[in-house]
Amino acid sequence: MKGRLKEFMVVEALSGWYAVQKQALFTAFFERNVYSVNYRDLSAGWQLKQRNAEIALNDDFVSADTWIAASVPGVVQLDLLAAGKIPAPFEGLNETQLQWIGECDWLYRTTFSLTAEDLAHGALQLCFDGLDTYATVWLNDTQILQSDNMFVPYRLDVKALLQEGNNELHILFESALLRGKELEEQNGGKLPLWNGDSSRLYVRKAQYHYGWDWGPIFMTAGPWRAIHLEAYEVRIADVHCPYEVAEDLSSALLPIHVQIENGERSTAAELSVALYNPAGVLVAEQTVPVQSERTDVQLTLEQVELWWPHGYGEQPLYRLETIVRDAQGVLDQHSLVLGLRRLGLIQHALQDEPGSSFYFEINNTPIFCGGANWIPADSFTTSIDRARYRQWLQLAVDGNMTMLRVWGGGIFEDATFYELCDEMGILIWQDFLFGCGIYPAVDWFKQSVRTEAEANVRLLRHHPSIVLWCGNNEDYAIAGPKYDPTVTENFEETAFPARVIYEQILPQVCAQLDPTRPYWPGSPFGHGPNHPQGSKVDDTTVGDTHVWTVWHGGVAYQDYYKLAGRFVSEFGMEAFPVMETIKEFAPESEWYPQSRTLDFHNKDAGGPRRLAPYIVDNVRVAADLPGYIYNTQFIQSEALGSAIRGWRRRWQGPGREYTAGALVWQLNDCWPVTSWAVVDYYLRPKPAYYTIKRELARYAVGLAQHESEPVHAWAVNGEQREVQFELELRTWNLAGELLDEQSQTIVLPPNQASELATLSRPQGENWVMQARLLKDKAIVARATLWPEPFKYLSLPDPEIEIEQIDENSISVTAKRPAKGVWLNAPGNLTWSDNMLDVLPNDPQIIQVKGYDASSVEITWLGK
Ligand code: BMA
Repeated sequence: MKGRLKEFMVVEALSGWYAVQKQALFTAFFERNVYSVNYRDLSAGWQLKQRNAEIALNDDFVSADTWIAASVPGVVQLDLLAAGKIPAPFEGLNETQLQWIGECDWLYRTTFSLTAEDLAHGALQLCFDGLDTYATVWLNDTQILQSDNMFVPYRLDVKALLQEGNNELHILFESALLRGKELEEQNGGKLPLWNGDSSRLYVRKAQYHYGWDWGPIFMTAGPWRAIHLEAYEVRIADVHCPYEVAEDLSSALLPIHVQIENGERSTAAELSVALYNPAGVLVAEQTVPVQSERTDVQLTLEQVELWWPHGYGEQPLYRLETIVRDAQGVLDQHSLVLGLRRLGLIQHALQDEPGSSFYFEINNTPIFCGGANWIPADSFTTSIDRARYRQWLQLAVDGNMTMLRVWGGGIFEDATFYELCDEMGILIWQDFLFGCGIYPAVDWFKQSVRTEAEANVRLLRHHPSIVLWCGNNEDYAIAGPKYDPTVTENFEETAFPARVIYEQILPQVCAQLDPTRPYWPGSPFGHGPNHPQGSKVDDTTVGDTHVWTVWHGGVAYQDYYKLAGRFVSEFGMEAFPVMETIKEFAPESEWYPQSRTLDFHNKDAGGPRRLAPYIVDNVRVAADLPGYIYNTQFIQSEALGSAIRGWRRRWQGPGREYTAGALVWQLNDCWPVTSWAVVDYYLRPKPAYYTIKRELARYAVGLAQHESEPVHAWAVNGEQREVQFELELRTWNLAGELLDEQSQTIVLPPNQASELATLSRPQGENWVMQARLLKDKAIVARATLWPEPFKYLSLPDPEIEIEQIDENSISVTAKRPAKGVWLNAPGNLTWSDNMLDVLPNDPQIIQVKGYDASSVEITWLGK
């Protein structure tokens, strides 16, 4: 701790230029990787207006009319909304009225002032962390930048252009939609894609801005990330630590590469690196003379506190402090947060099944990656702050999700997102930003992609949470027959030119800048003879797969168990959000299942129609909106629950890791909508969220009966040691009479599923089976098996009762078997469990804060 405080004082001394409150600086210092060079945030005083094409650009920039206050970081739509110029974008059908914004050009301007002292620094650089997307920037009337890639941060030397007193910054953002269409025309025309306008393939802008099958079209423009000015003599430009934890996990080697800018000033300087352990104690340090471009140092740790995903261990974080100093004192310092873990992506031969495994290993422990896909949490990402990211990620952790896949049609999330994942122990599968298209591979495009990849790999590579770089989302799948694996070069001459990006450029960038992390060409990817979904890369015996035969293909969700791959990185089922969310965007006159507004807030082509067969096949159709919402949510809950149950069952221990991942499409939404999300835009979980949570819990038990087979019971022990349980199996009739009961003591091997029992299926349809797993007399997992389809069952009133046990818990009981008991209350009640199957003599205890019986609405199947 002492060491930390000392460094903190240094930062403070250097930052006089920027009057930061101690507390703010302290927070920044400990939560982020900060530079101690003089840093001035340039977020203040910005204005924006729509470009008036009738007058010259210069005149437009100085014109007095119609400027509104602009946020930086920000996008045009949010400022127009704040200024009262446009209606709420997510409400009703407003999206259609707001498309003009994306077809206009926009001007931003601000003024900042500098003193002679400021200008005396050796280097002054203007930094743009992200400009969305076609931006031209002028500083004091000199053009300093033309940018065409929102994912590329820029750092420009501007010392010669700055002046004492006022300085002016002007930015023109040109319509990405119109520029993209021009590029499309100039570069060979429309290319195949799913979702959005085809011109998006030529534009390095978040692809979902063009509209997706869950997202509206909002073509944003603006400085979506910070703008700041840095003044320094010598700057630590980059610190990279591709550490290696020894195979026996006892020690670690930390090679450290430090890049220093303005090295000529630092020839007499020395560089110190100091590693602080998670308790803040200095555990290793070294001081060496600064080399001109790159200085290399190496530290060794004889004992390592390992970083683990949550549920497997702690998330200790080390800090690597780098300081450059000369005789006069500290020139710059840099701080990097590190989590030390040993990572592997294991693809080995399997016993009794063809192909190979595809699982992640952390610290030599194989990890079953249950979790979800992550899309940008808003159409306007600048509105997502640290607190909101934390809420989202906490939901993932509380939902027992080990991995999130940051999907390629979105963005490299803000640093905050990855910092929180490091802190909370969430594994991240990170796609590069390409989705569902045949992308061009003309020279300027390739160059832009390389720059973008290099910049973002540098920014993100120190995060222990990130365990994979992946080339794209579904671009191999859309290529279909255009993808010929026997062709291995000159991809630009083929009908699938972007293979040069996924198979050459990106792996090269990763190998060079981040050699300790695996790279995977695409999601899905994997060659083999088995491709039931008709794509050459969706083989179920190797690599990862997306299972969309259910939903897009209309196959029954009960078949999920047959569709397993080695790692299912996408599968999903749509459901309505809760009524409270619908009320946020739809007027009361639209509160019926197929209203224009509700159809509009389902962006999957034919989405509302695709829900219908799943409802018709499984449950009794409801015409009222609450009943319809419940039906869609029930189906989603059943579908996702059965998928994960069946696939985690295939995680069978060493040499039998038949399925090692199940990532639900999708965790979140970017606006209020009926989609595959299991938590809606307002962070309100759908019932499926709780079902998934149970299926991914440390201990889980399963019951299944497929076709003419008997009933099988199995259980998963997610602990890293053998555990003894009591397994109870009961059969009831639907009137609540116990028909059969048995129990046995079982010992489950660690970190795998084990088959436990085979039972015969009761006759007829008047039964339900229940399995319970008890550990030290406490119930730790439950499963039920019902005759299906549910629509044919005659379910008597279960007589559900809820009793408040204490301030934080309730108990839910039923006299007769109840399916899908959903407790819904307005406000932000968080339930430890919900969407329950409740059987007689089996009270279920739920943790809930702020429970108020009068406001809770209870629904169940057949109510
Ligand atoms: C997946 C995703 C998205 C899409 C989803 C649902 O394949 O990669 O492109 O939103 O399917 O169709």
